[in-house]
Amino acid sequence: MIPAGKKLMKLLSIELPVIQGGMAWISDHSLASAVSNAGGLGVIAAGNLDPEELREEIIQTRRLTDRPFGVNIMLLSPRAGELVDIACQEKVPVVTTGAGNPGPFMERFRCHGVKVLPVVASAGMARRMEKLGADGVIAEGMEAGGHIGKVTTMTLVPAVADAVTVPVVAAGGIGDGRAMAAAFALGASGVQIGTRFICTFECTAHTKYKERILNASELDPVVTGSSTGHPVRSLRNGLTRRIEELEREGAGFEEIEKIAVGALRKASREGDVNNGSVMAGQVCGIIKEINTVEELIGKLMEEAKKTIDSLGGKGLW
Ligand code: TUI
Repeated sequence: MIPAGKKLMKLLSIELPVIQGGMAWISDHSLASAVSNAGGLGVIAAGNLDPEELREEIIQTRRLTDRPFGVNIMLLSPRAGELVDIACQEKVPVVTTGAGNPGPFMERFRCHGVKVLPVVASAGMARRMEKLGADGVIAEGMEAGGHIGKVTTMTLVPAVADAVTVPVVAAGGIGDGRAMAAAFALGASGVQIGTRFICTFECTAHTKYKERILNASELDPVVTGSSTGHPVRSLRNGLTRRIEELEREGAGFEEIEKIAVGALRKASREGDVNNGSVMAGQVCGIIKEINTVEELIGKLMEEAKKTIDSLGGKGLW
């Protein structure tokens, strides 16, 4: 039998079963190339970019690594179709999608030889994606930062693993080797890690954003926007309090959107972590230091192996 992790590594031609989450305004060529150079799959987030800016990020990434990398397309973006075209023209090896159904783009990806791993928030969606030709699926639990679904990683990953035959990548709440080992126990072939990669030297997010994550407990990320149908997890601050107040007053999507637009840039690029959106997952409770990407991935793999070995099946009960 092929070991679980090898299925994903073979599919993506990578050395380690680790994918970096595509985080808008955060995952640029610097972080993506570092992750790919360390043996994982680095991912450029297209979420905040114009099509030509995305092309430039792809070119920059290729200057810094000769290994496979990916582009994340956030499907709520009004320019998603144009961004898909750039990813196809540039023949990026892998696309991950989020926050929607990539069905309308699947044929375009297939024609250009782009492998697709959609984020799914239910087993039903995973099944639909497999039928549409997805090469793998990312089962992202609601512990994650940013835009989230309704199901936890602990319950979503096994449900998705039972539903499809393509490799399943676990995401949401994974920040160390223990969680990585747990993801394999749940039936995953690999992990996608977002928040933990923000606390690396190669990540170009503002230092204040990284410091907020380092100082946060697992209780600090809160969910706002549920009333609008677009729940987002970010660290409790002036912005989340203002949104909560608006939601209590019954404000609609447009009104909330007005103060949310630009908020992620404000926090991640300008360092305004009180009025900006500091999107981060619940895993920030265990993040205590900034590392190089290579150091972090080395620690993750070593700890995952140690955890799996120590669970070896003897003497636990
Ligand atoms: O997409 C994400 N995380 C994100 S996107 C983002 S940018 C943003 N900014 C402001 C407001 C909203 C977004 C920040 N973080 N993760 C992937 C993800 N996809 N999580 C959940 C889903 C998802 C949920 C439901 C995917 C598909 C789905 O159903 C789709 C359908 O139409 O059936």
